[in-house]
Amino acid sequence: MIHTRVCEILDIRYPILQGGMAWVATAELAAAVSNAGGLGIIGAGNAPGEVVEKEIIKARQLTGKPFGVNVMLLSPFVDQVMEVIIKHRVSVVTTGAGNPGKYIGDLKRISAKIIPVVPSVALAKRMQAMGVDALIAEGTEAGGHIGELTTMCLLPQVADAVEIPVIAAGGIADGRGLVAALALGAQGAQIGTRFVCSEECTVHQNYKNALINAKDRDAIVSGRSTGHPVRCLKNKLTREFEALEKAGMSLEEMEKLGAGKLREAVVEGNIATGSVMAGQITGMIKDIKTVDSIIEQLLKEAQEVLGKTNRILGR
Ligand code: TUI
Repeated sequence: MIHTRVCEILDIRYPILQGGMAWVATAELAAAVSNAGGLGIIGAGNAPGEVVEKEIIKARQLTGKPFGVNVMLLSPFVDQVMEVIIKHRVSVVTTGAGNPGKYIGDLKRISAKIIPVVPSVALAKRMQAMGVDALIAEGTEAGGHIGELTTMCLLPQVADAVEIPVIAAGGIADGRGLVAALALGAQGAQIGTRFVCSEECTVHQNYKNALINAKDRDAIVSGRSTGHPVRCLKNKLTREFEALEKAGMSLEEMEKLGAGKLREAVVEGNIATGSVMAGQITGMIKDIKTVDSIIEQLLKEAQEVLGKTNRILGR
């Protein structure tokens, strides 16, 4: 059985976190992951406080296990979302797309575990000094808003630089990925794209099918020049972005074009003109299964990989 400090800190059975994906990580998905022994996470994304509050209440009805909320720090509603998290005493808060420093004091007062995503060693050290409980080192293989470094390079450097537990993210969808993450110094893995292709995930069927049909090089990056690169499946929208980026479109104009596009893909199933955020590992995902069976198979594979490694080593 794979059991780490992350299991202890978060009071979960397996060191598997579900990515707090905007629009995608609803109460239904989060509760399913928590019920299966991992940590489910509601993605607040750009939603107002009242919407996040409803999801928290729904998740509490669907599971008695701990779950988290991911706060997307670029959202205009961050303060409202934090207020709701504090009101409902959410036990785990992950953050993305920025520095959560100014919220740490308030979150500590409700004894929430704080786990920021860090794309660099410098931010990892700063976050440890501010008293966070663990870190998520997310490589550029991930879907959505991404950093520069790969999981393979970021993770061991972050793990060497801090004492608090590090959770790997970006490019992990099976047992091999989990074992690789542990080998590189992680004490757990955060998984996003694989859980999108689960029965409990509420995204439009077209979105799931797009991920299943995607090949290894289909999850590409748009908007590098804007300073907010985003990884999505190649489609009409990404081609439009590419043309406009080449033409020197401003950040404001790019943001205007991108507004509402994730919802369009996730809710309406418009995968040609919507933003189909997905990680590079999407090429490996070929089926839709229950969250339970995804986790069960992942752990079985991880045990097999560890057994194989031991045989190679003659143990
Ligand atoms: O946040 C994510 N992934 C996301 S957020 C999102 S919603 C969105 N939609 C449209 C445009 C932008 C966002 C979709 N996917 N992952 C975690 C993550 N955090 N990746 C990178 C970072 C990050 C970047 C810079 C974390 C901290 C950071 O700090 C900069 C600083 O202030 O030092």
